[in-house]
Amino acid sequence: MLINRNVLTLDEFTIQEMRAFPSATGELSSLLRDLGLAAKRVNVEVNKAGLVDILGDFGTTNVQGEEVKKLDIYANNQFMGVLKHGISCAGIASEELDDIVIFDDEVSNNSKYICMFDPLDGSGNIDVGISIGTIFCIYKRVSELGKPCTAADFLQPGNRQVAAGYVIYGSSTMFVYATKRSVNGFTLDQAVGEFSLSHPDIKCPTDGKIYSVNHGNFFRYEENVRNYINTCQRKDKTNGGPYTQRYIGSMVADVHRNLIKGGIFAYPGTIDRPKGKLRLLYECNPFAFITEIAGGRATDGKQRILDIQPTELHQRTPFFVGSKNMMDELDTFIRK
Ligand code: P6P
Repeated sequence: MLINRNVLTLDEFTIQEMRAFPSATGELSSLLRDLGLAAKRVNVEVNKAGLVDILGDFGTTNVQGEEVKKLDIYANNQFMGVLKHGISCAGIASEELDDIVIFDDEVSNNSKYICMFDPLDGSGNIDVGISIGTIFCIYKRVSELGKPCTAADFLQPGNRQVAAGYVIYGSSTMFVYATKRSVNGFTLDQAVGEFSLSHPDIKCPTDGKIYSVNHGNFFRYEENVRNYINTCQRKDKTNGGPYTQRYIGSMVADVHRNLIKGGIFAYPGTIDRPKGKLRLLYECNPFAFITEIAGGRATDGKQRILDIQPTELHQRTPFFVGSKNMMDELDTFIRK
């Protein structure tokens, strides 16, 4: 019997990947499926966001008498809920929560992974219809199995990630995740309600002509960064250009576009905020992992993002990520 294996769903793909490792327990596949379920639920609400006037403003009670939660709180609860009630995660950290959440029940304490996420990054863009996203990463625990997970499980360098990914809620909704083997993208088929493999084995183009930076901060960047940005503006056909400047102000959308088309995204430190704005653990590390597996690079301007030893859960870092050759050229400016 001919079985159509051409269009794999996320669940079928994660199970197929697991079959490639006979020793695999299926916990990672199960965790990724849990994240996919939460993403589908968040997608429904994000798509309704434009109907706030009809459904009731967030923080109020809607016409059905239900409390309307802010979307990022709703998203946080969806991702935390599927992981808490799954079989693969001992605890989580979230951009929305001050501290880690240790699930501390028998099944969770025997689970070998922890997960960190930004449940709805760029949520300020919702009311103007701009793409937003969820960012996540998965680590093996360093704490003792059978006991509750600990803070040490969450302060591992990004090079210890087992998997990382994001969901982009845009013109289409995509679930993209990386393991050390490859990066794969799944587009939500609304008719079936499944994420289907649409972008197998994503590779970040070695070169690109898109640079993404907030020019509003230009005169607050350090001189070497300003010199690089000026060079981007001076590119033409004679020196690998011309470049185009694209900045959506939604990290998932900007980095996703560059991952597919090639380009560089930068959120440098500024005079008033030398560590920049973006969070190391659940924004920069996941995208650094994904981009490196796809053939690109990611630094804080001086070192590889994945080699940074975290000290605090919500610490920030300057962030440069993208096509290898563009990152190499950036190095010639800011590592002087
Ligand atoms: P700015 C959204 O608020 C976010 O955290 C990222 O998604 C985005 O890349 C960045 O901030 C935009 O920040 O300061 O340029 O508006």
